[in-house]
Amino acid sequence: GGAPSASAVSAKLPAVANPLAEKPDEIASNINYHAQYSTHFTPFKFEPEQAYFATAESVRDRLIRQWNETFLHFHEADPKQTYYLSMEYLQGRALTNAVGNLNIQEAYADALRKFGLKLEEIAEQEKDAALGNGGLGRLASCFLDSMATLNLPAWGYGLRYRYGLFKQIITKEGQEELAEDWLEKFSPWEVARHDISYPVRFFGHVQVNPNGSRKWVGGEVVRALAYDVPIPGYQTKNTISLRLWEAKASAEDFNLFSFNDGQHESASVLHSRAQQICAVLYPGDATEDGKLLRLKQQFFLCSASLQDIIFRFKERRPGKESWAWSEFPSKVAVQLNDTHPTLAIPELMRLLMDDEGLGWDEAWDVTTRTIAYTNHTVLPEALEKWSQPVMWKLLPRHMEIIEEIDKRFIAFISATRLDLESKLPAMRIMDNNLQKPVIRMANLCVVSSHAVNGVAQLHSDILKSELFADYVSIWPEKFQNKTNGITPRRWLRFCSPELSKLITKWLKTDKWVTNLDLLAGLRQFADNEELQAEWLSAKRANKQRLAQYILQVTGVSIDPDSLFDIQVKRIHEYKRQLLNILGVIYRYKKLKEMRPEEREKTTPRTVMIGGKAFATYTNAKRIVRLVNDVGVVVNTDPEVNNYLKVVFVPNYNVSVAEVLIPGSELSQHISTAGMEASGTSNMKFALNGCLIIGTLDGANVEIREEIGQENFFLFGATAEDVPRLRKERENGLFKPDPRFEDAKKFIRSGVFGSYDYNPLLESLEGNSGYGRGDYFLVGHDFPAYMDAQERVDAAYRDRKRWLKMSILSTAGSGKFSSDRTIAQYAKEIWNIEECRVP
Ligand code: 4GP
Repeated sequence: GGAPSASAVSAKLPAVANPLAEKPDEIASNINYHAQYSTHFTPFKFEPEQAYFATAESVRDRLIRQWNETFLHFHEADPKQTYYLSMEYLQGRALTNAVGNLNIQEAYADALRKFGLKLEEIAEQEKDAALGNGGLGRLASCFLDSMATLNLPAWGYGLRYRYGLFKQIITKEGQEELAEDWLEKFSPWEVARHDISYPVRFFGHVQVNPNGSRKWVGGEVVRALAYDVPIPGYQTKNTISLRLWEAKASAEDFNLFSFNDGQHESASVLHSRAQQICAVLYPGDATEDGKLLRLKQQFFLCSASLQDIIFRFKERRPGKESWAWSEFPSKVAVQLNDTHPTLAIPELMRLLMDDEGLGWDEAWDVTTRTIAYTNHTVLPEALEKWSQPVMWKLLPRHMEIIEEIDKRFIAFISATRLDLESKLPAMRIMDNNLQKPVIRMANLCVVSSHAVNGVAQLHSDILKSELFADYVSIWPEKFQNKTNGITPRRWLRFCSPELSKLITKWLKTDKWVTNLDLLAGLRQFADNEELQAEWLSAKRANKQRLAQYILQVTGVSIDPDSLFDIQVKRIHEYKRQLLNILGVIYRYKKLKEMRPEEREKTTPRTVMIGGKAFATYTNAKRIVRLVNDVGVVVNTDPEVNNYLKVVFVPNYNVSVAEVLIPGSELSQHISTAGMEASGTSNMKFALNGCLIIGTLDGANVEIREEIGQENFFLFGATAEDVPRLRKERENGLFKPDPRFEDAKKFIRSGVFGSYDYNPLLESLEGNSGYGRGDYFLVGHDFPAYMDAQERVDAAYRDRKRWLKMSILSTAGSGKFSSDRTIAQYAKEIWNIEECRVP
């Protein structure tokens, strides 16, 4: 007996490819067609993995049609177009998103059922495309979704890393990193454009021509080959592109003669050097070679993308004698996602002057009107500075151009702003200090862009009053705020179908998916018992799914009746996972001291912490280990483990977030005020009816405003307080709360194993120095944090009140749609308009 195997069924269905198929039968034939003719596997195998690839390919056929139409339409309409340059994209999986955006989810689910397969299970086969680190990369991916959905003529450019962000394994020793092989089999979502490639030069020298013009020659030339990934909009034909560049050496670079002569390595040295460029995301930069490789990556992205942009600009006006380069900024907007693609500035100048023959002033005018820059962090270590000697070696012509920009900036200040002359050394692009002469990439961006923006109101204010204050006095109109957003498709509609259905039912429309402000309509029902009951059961289903996932990946069984408390993000001291785990440790200690009847009265909690630590960031890795060590002890302590569980969720990524966030009830966004530029997971959690415990930092400030302060568990120092508190600390004026001391003492007593946590704990002690003397103010905020946690426990015990707060969180999340953010960029920075495919 039993069901027939998927392979047996597949052999019986016709195999016909019709990309327009609507009916489940026809779709099943499409899938079968790909299983048989897009041969990646042995024939007649149709296990879930093969089914995934065949399904994805059949969806891709449909995307390709829309994609081609979109290109043709853009080509003919020739609108102004935005190009988003980013070293990172955290795309995650594409299948569920694609069938959801195309509104063919049901048809595909039905089709797969004919093979005895479930769409959700097939979708699980897909590997995450994790071509990024964290917030900045995921933001870029949310932006692409919104650009497509808003029918904007906009496009992403990035690199096709062979290995994306590492895979995190958790052992007794903490985090281990493995290469994440997202292209191990192949990606059904990318299309190589063998006709689109550009030469990218490195090293060499500048040749001065008799007429005085300059040209960069010699060195090594690598080709950039385009791979396009389709980005479908939600229920629109518009399908845009994420173009990822891959580095390729050419056949001439392969020395056949020496290879045949037995010199196998040296014959292919240029090939392997080219392959290194896109081998990994953020290669280690501790060595000089490592730094050089990172700089190569950045330039590779900038040069290939700009050559492509210029090619398209020319292609769209063939034979037109009348166009001028001054028109370029009315056709092209380039957005730099942080300083990583800053080299786009000198590269555009070079292409315009040395290849197209423009003079400096004209090229500068075109460049500055084209380029805009987004800052994503004020952390000093993240503000890029490139060594001048390395730059002279790798990019000699660009260095000449950067020097000239710097020189002209100095002249401009001297001519117009004598009052700023004393500030000039810090404002300049070149830092010529003798020990370590560098280029300050953020300064280059500010001087050369027509718009500079931060990513939440508080962050933009800090940029204006601190980091870029002196420039603000020169160009006040340049500085803007664009509060981040998230796509409601991936982060609610698709990751929580249960809650989405409910919302649509109560709002009597599903228009909220593209007009998220409509969620405010839920406010009037926040007290409604019927809605509350349905809300509870939807959240409950999501919690159960999450509990199952945790069991599967960690072996820890968690209780869906406990409060699900989550903190997931990159591990960093400023994000203060340490504050969280110290709070947990204190809670554990108290629970141990209680009598059983007292414990009965507490609010049971499951604390989940997840995130990756940069491989060389020692304290971050210690934090991962501590969370894990605490979990091992707490979860196996029979006195306590009905009231507290602690889980380190391994390998946090986009797909894991899609399971965690819908099942969350409380999430922690507890950075030292002034340090988290925005945060975007805070928006995803709030959208999913999860309450926030947090500081007045980044977008928390605006979330709290939108959902109401009574629905937000606020604590801690404000950004304004922080400098004073650090000073006080340096002067020995800090008096730690006894609870804080108890928690640290408890760790030192060895309860959580024999690992030496002293170096980690010492970072919270002493009086001074960056990273010492509790720079991140964990000790200062600890008592306020514990008090806020008590308010959380009390609120959770009142189910009606909690549900109301949860509904109000979702209802107040309308502002945080990336559709709103992108509409603002389009209007206020890019000056582009909708270009909808008819
Ligand atoms: C991040 C910021 O840390 C985060 O607050 C913000 O939400 C996100 O960018 C998107 O704007 N920065 C990075 C980075 O990821 O690498 O600097």
